[in-house]
Amino acid sequence: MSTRPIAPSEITPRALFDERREFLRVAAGLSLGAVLPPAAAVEKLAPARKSPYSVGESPTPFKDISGYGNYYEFSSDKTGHIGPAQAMKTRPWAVVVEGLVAKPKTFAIEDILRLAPLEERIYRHRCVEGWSMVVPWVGYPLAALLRQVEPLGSAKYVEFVSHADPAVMPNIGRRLLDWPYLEGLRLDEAMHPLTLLVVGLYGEVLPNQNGAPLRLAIPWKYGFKGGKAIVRIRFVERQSETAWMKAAPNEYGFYANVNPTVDHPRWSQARERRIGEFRKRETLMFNGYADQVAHLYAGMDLRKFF
Ligand SMILES: Nc1nc2c(c(=O)[nH]1)N[C@H]1C(S)=C(S)[C@@H](COP(=O)(O)O)O[C@H]1N2
Ligand SMILES: [Mo]
Repeated sequence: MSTRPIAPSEITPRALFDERREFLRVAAGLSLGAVLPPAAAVEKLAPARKSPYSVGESPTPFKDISGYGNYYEFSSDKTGHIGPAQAMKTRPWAVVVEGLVAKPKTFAIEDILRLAPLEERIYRHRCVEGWSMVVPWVGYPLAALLRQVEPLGSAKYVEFVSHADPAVMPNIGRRLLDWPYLEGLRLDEAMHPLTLLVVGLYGEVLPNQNGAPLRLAIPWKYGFKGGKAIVRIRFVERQSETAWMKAAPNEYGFYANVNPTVDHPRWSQARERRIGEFRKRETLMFNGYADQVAHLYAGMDLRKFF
């Protein structure tokens, strides 16, 4: 066999590949009785119920939420990740939940989707860069998943590891960030009822560019705390050094609570541009969720623990 590089014209487009696979499956079934598994399809989400945790603001249009964002594994451009992200397969998918727990377990995505009733949660979403959106996520509290594995008393923090596949993610292997993308929360933050395990957007399966098949939304924190395409959740004793802390420790802290009074070293955080609006708005303390989360940080110096 020769090892010459494959010309682009020789790469089978996905649709053709699936067609050929279906043909092979049918042919095999008819003649030899052999079984090829059907191409794994992504099923529709169960209906989501409304949530009292939703904000009363109008959601940002779907085309803006799915058409603008950050996904550094694919691109460092706000729209450059969208095309390449479509090549990522989200089935089969499993999430390992391990570390300081009594019952470590690997969950298939199908089980995760059925673990708790789905809710629509309309949340404010504030990127550390100064843009914001209002997003109708679909999911359920992360706590419902975390409780399944029975965290030990020694578990104080939770780490979230994103998928890293150099075959589909052009920036894995480039030293943009330390891969895989790693984020973390203190245990009480991870168990907080606002912390959402997200599987959908606008009632439908999450688009790949927004973190399919599952990502987190922690609405009182800057957007980078919500890792996309999570494959591993680990209970640990100590605060993790997250991907952004490693990249620029003076710019991105572990807590990353939205705070208009603590500026990023290179820009103010006092105001934000809501996607679709012209005039900037004031950024709210804890992104407007202070009543629900301020107690988590009572007595802490939020300049030091930024
Ligand atoms: N794995 C991974 N997760 C990630 C990122 C990323 O680059 N890789 N970007 C973060 C940042 S900076 C933001 S603002 C949000 C953007 O989410 P959205 O594209 O759904 O708006 O995802 C966060 N999660
Ligand atoms: Mo961000």
